Amino acid sequence: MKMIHTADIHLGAEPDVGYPWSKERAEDIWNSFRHLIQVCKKEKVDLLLIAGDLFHRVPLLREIREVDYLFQTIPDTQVVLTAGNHDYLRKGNYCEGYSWSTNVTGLWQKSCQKAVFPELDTAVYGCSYHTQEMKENPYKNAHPFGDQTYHILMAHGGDEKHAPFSQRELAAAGFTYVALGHIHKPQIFCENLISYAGALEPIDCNDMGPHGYMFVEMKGGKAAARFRKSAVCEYRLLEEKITEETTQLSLEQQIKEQIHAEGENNIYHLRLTGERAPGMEFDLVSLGKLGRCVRTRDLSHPAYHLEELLEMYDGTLIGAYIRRLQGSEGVEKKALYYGLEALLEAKR
Ligand SMILES: [Mn+2]
Repeated sequence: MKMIHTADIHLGAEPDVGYPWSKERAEDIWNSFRHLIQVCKKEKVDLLLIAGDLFHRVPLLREIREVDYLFQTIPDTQVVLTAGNHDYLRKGNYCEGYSWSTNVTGLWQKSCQKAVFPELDTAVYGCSYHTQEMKENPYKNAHPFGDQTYHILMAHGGDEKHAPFSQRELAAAGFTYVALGHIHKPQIFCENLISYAGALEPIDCNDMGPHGYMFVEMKGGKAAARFRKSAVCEYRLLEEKITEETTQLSLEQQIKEQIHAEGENNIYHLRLTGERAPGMEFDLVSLGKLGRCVRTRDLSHPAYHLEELLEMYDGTLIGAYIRRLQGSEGVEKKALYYGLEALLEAKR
């Protein structure tokens, strides 16, 4: 039996609002979901589990109809849905009352319920959010029962305000596989047993690294699960090492080449480190426009030769200042450089 475990699709989200690529990202999310449906069809996936937050917020009827249309195109795949904390079942959420395509099962109850798929020899357990937060853990007493070979739990949350379950509890409950949702970073807690599929596409600029879904094969009573990368883009850290020789134009060239090598479609957190020539100031706004950059930070510091400066300014306020902070690390070192820059600037 082949299964895809996904969660946190967040249809309707518009990442990086205010940036030129924001609309495109919103479309990417829909396209990525559509692509996942095609994968189900092409690879004859038996079971598609969506462990909460299929929608970014309580969905419009129109959005439900679009999603259901896609599910209709994979009649040989059983789809199981639960509502997460973003698309929770408040009044006016049509998910629960909607007459979904016959291959779709919604586990809409507040407490864990079981759905059986006899032709797959499988039972799926799960429940839905009816409020934005759920401080009680509804999966606490969930355990497999009945004579199916495969027992799968779908669970959304895992932090203090969202079904605070523990990995150990889940591992001990006896399920064949536990499909988690809510945390956007893909994480395998327990090899072939418990994992967060992560968001299908990164939703927020802090969703760093690769995204995709879990592909799970059930065989001989066991699950074999692996992460498959499928997202259109990634948020990445782009660290540029600055030296005394670095100029604005050389740095621009360096950044362009790196973005070209890593992918123009990715979105970058640009960070300058190292030592810049004293007096050098980089135009961060221009640097940020060389690619899709969400955050640009200059963490470099001026390349002061402290010994030389000390000789030059010994007996003055600047000299005393250098002596006081020399050999410092971390925040203190940073303070030394800021202070020194100000003092030298005043001197000039
Ligand atoms: Mn969530």
